[in-house]
Amino acid sequence: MEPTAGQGSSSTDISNNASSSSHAHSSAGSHSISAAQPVAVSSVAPLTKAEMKRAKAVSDAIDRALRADRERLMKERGAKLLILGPSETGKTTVLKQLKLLYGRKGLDAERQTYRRVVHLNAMKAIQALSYGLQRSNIPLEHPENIAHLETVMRLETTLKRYSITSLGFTNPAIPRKITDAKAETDMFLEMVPAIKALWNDEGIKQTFRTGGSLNLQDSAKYFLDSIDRIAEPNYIPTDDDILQARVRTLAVSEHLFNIDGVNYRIFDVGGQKSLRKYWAPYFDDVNAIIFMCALSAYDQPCEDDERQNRLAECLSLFNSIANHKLFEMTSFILFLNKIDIFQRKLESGSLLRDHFPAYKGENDYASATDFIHEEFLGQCKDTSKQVYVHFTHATDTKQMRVIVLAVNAIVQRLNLRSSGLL
Ligand SMILES: Nc1nc2c(ncn2[C@@H]2O[C@H](COP(=O)(O)OP(=O)(O)O)[C@@H](O)[C@H]2O)c(=O)[nH]1
Ligand SMILES: [Mg+2]
Repeated sequence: MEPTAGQGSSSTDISNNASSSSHAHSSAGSHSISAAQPVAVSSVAPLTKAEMKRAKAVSDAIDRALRADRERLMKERGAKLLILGPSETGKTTVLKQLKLLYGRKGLDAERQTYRRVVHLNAMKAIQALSYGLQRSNIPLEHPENIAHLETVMRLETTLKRYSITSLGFTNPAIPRKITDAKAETDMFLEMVPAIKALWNDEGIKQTFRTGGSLNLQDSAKYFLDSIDRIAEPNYIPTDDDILQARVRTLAVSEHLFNIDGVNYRIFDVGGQKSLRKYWAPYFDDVNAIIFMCALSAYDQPCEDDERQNRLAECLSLFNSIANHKLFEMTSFILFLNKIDIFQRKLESGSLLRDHFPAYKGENDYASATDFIHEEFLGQCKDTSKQVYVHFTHATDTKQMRVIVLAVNAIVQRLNLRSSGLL
């Protein structure tokens, strides 16, 4: 079972214990780095000035040796970068952007498989809206659309068998069986007339407008608006379709990139609480972490715990990552993502203070982002810890191009500085 969150302590199950390759600073240790054997400090009498000086020299030497080690590893294997954060914050989207910007084949390798994902996303979206309409007792504008509503409901159990999570093996979008793909396409084509009719029905539109609690994916409108195009027999997903499509990531995956001459090993992880226990084995020798937060989640409950606010849970996860022993020397880059949805929500009158009573400012984008930014920085116990913050729109390739270059510059600069070259 996952620990439930919210009572002061961290809501995550990420162990903060140093693993075998962690470094133990010791004031009385040897000059070599004996990472596996932390040296106990027994304090019989207070240290003299000379002893303290010597101890500091030893500690500094250990630091230098560790940094040189990291530098060598980074050169040999490439900079190791983890993309961490809760579910649906945009981690896999950032990875897709990296593939588009720096991969040899862009997103071509997964284009065909994403056809299924797009169809599944559209079907899930209309189902969530249909349930929302029924739950809220909103009448259909055209009563004859009841037949379409029934089609959508009838296909729900079948759709469950093709749940998007079942696509997520090592490559998040490899289909389990080809026959599944055929069955899904048939089901999708059967559902298309219902999707079209319902999406045009004022009752469903009203459900969409009022539907904060529907657990609708952010891309629901994008795919429902594109239903004619995605139902074409020869439909092939565009890059934007793939960026909008949502597949739940289950396994940790590693990807190699060369960004302006620097080699990177980048790891994408599953963000759900139940999957976080699989992160820890990747925590050694990390050069940089991109931690992702969805700003727009400030008014949403957690997927797996209705009582908890998503943004609050994200802050708590950031707390455990930013203060993790193994990340003392890791560069932190914080992506405050989904700025487009965040801005739209604020402008539509949704109040930040309704969900974060500590917020006393105006409900405008600038003040609200300042507040959340400060909340994140306030999680770092080491107040001198530098966290590089970017306000991102991860589905926007143009913006991500600029941001990725900035991140690359930070990782390079910090690495040079830590190796004493700057
Ligand atoms: N509108 C908008 N949608 C986004 C943004 N970033 C990610 N998304 C969408 O959010 C959903 C979840 O993204 P994903 O990368 O799968 O999240 P992950 O669970 O953290 O890997 C996908 O449908 C993305 O298209 C953003 O900045 N703006
Ligand atoms: Mg993901």
